[in-house]
Amino acid sequence: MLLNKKIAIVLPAYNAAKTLEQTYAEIPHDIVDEVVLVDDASKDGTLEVAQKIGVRHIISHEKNKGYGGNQKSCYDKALSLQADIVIMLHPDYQYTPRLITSMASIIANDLYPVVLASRILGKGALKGGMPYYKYLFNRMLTFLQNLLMNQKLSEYHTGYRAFSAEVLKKINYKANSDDFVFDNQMLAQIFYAGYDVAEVTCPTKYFDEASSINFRRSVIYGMGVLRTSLQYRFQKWGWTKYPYLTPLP
Ligand SMILES: Nc1nc2c(ncn2[C@@H]2O[C@H](COP(=O)(O)OP(=O)(O)O)[C@@H](O)[C@H]2O)c(=O)[nH]1
Ligand SMILES: [Mg+2]
Repeated sequence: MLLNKKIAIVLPAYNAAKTLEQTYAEIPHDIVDEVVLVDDASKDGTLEVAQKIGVRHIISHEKNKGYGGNQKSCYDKALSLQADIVIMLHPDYQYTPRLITSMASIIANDLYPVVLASRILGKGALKGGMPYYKYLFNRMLTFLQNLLMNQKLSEYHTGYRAFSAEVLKKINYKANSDDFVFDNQMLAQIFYAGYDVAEVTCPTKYFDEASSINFRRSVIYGMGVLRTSLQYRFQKWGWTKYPYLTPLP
């Protein structure tokens, strides 16, 4: 709890057996009330590690649904646990769990309903070993997205995000893709619903276990990101209507 708000950490896991324990150990359990891990049919014993270290809520997908499909299960579960603040943390130990308290406090103090941990604010990304082509893609996509969505984020592609329960209930995340573009659709939905987004600087680590998305997957993701931003712009202009972008009543 922080200021009487219940805090849930959700870990969308896929082949995270080697890094899960360390990630879990560094979660600030003094303020975190619930930890949810969704295993997306990993092949490396992620589920066994989760059971061994005692993660309280474990959900196991029978078949691999993808990164977006995994997050849908994460947020459904966190909301069913009546969490007030939900923070997604990758169990690949790419992002430091020690930023959780800071991110949660921005929401708990009612300053912003969404907080992103940015690898681009400051100089964390390249120093942390982000491959140069990913950095370049990130910067170019971010530039275009800021123009199309009339925002000023330093990046839209971080996997470390905190949401108030109100936001998660307002956006139709269940209508999103089950693939990586899910993350981007969520931000488009958040901006479309009129919420403001805060960013905090986050150090990043790139190592083999922390990064499996290859060049081809990155290109597919990039196209999806552009499509999402264009859909946002067209719907803002009233040209088209994409049901997923429209906030829930
Ligand atoms: N649920 C699910 N998650 C995946 C899949 N492939 C990758 N991930 C997760 O997606 C996240 C981002 O992938 P990652 O390889 O770390 O990408 P990068 O860090 O951006 O290079 C990580 O938490 C992975 O565990 C998948 O098929 N299903
Ligand atoms: Mg990673």
